[in-house]
Amino acid sequence: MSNSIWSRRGLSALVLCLATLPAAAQSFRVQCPKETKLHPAGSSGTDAHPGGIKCQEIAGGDGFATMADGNQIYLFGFGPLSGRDYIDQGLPGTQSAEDFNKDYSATNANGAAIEPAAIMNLGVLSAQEPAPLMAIDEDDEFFLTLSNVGQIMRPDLFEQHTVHFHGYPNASSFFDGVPDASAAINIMGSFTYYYTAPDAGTYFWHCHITPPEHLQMGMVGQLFVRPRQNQVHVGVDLATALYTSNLKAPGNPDGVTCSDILCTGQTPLPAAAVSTHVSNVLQPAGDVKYAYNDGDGSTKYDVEYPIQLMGFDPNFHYVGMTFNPEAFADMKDKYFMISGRGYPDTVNTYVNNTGTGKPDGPLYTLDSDGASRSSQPLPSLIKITRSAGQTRALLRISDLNVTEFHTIATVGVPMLVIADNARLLRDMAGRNLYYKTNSLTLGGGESADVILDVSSSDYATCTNTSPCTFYLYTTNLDHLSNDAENFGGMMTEIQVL
Ligand SMILES: [Cu+2]
Repeated sequence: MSNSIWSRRGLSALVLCLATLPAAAQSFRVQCPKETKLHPAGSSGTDAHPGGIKCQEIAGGDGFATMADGNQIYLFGFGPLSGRDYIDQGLPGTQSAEDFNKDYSATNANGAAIEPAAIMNLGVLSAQEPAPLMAIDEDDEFFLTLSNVGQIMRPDLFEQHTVHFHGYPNASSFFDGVPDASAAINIMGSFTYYYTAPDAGTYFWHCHITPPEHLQMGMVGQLFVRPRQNQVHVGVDLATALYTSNLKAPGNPDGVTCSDILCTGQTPLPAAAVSTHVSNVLQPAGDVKYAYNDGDGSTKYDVEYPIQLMGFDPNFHYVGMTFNPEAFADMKDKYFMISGRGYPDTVNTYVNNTGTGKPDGPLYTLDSDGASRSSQPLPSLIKITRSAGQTRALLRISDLNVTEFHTIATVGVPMLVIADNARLLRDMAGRNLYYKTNSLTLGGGESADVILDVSSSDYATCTNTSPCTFYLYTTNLDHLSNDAENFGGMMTEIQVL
């Protein structure tokens, strides 16, 4: 009896709260603190407080993309409101708090759009495929602001959007973006998601409003968490560094004890390898990078590529633009893509229709307002440049298709699979369970990390003057197409230079 009284009181309190909601006007608000208790030094970490504060801002709205057969397709999607130059270079748009807080301007395209006018001017029709790439490091705090700029092609819709980090160990369901259990963002509203980075790996994210619709329409992107191991000092033993956990202080002078789940009671440690880092600065150019906290150096890579397997159903996108009911059960993809592009756009790194694109630049699309915008920023041409000392390429593969499984295969160079769904393949005794294969099948919502290693003598004939070209392609042969075109789709080149 007392229970029901309390629940009735709770209910009336809830009704009161809801009644006040319309009075609280929606507004854009961007948050990126210069310092926090966890990171008193702000964007740069210290030995006592490793990691830093990272920020990124995105718009939720609509836009257009160009398919490999030349057709333009309507998107519900996300576009970059910060780090725009990085995004256009195919890089993550994530920045330090310091860089983010230098406002967007004509001379600083990487700054964040803080003012409502800038958010609307940059955000409307800014949808990209894939959604803006994000990358943080373990020990970081990440502040991600989503501003909903509305859908100019569908003024009848009042679509909310969210950000859901799929398969990510999130501290709070409030920041998980599942609207049933959290907040959803209205038009003209902003929301700043807050994340820590508990486990390195290849993750992805999407909007969680009517998922089959908003995912099919394009609200999907990738997210990388880079391992603590990247910060190991020169000449420090990786296994010992992981065990003592304080990677920024060789020999553990601060006396910090192991707080990392990877070293809890781990005896024996994995076979040790000595780091060849040249600096303790986080990921400087040319530095050694690892995909995971492996302790033995086995996930080292020289160059990384996001490989997002996906597809579009042009009929669904057409009715999505033209006020018609969408036939969910009839959804059937006809365009098959790697990171938003079908072959040959996957290997074309100079495509643009404005004449202003940069080398290795994005694919541009002429939008309904007559403006040409960067729509597909990620070239999927895999280059391993041996003259620059590169031998190992990390492919961060995720399947974000709504309707199909995909099998991808390589010819010539095998794939070394090192991780599945953001987890290193290793047994409880510390043995690596990596395997070589030339074909990998993923369903929607799965990811895998693969290393292409061309260091062996098998590739000795591939030189800068006589490069070798291999292929990454799907063996679902009907996916090697761009709608009515019979050659294209999910395929790209691996160039060993
Ligand atoms: Cu959405």
